[in-house]
Amino acid sequence: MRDKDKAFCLDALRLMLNSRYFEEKTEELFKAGLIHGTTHLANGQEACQAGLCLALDDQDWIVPTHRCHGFTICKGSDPFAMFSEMFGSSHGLAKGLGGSMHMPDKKACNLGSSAVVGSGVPLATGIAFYFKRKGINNISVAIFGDGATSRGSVHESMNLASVWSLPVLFFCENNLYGMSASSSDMISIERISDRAASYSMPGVTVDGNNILEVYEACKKAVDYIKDGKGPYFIEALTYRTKGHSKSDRRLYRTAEEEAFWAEKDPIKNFESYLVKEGIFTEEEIKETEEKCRQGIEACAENALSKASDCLTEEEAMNLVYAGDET
Ligand SMILES: Cc1ncc(C[n+]2csc(CCOP(=O)(O)OP(=O)(O)O)c2C)c(N)n1
Repeated sequence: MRDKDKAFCLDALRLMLNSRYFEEKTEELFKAGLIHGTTHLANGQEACQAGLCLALDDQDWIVPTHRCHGFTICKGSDPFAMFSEMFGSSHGLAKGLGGSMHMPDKKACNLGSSAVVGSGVPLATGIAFYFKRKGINNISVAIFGDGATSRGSVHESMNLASVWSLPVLFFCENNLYGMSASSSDMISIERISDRAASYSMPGVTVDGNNILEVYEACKKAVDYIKDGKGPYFIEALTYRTKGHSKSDRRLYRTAEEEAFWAEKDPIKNFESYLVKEGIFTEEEIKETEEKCRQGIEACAENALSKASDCLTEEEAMNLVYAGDET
């Protein structure tokens, strides 16, 4: 049972903490006017990000959404390069040309995302098609929100993946809202995972705030897909504790609802579990938190100190029209 394995739990905790501290630092930098544009924070959704990525092999690919920071960290990207991307510097994952929503990283097998909701799902399906044609035993993961499930691209991809038995995991992070629209108002069924049956694939709903539950479900799905049995659908129920983007004042939800979900904080609950089970002491938890916070701070400071290292217009244009070897 891996949940009793201390090294695994330490990895899981570190990933979630790095992800949370990255978002907190990003918010601080935006508020200080040091980053421009917009951003979509995923505070509260860390168990989804870490649980999924821990179940993948390095060579499995992910295609995240506009709310991509946590998945990008958990798949192995360097937070320095991520902060640099938001500062627009040439040290960024997209050399500063993309910003918060565009953080592709070939080395980490992360295709990156786009602002177009649901657009990553056909891309992930395409990667799976490539794996199948080449006989490569890796999978791709299409990550998307509850809102995206109302888009045709998601249904078309699920249908094709099923017809062609492609090695793709459809991972739906149901954080209960698409911008200000509650998923219960926009989706005609209670469990989005029930949609999987229409495309002849297994579909499960898990507690997306419980890292161990997300990990176990993803591991099972990954094993199933790698056994050549075709696609799989996971719906992870979670909650974004911040607004949709930085200008959102969250007027569409109640203080009671937010308080209910604050109690279900994935990091605090995992930490309590680790102490209760005797896997970690309180001191070890504090130490881990401190190390992670300092690591993220150092990456942000380093990126800020190099923020003016920008591409020239000519370099940027050459990259825009470069071949795929860049
Ligand atoms: C095709 C398209 N339609 C609408 C939008 C505007 N938009 C941006 S994010 C968003 C909500 C997406 O909700 P969900 O898929 O649940 O992801 P979440 O933001 O909750 O992570 C919408 C409607 C868009 N970017 N692209």
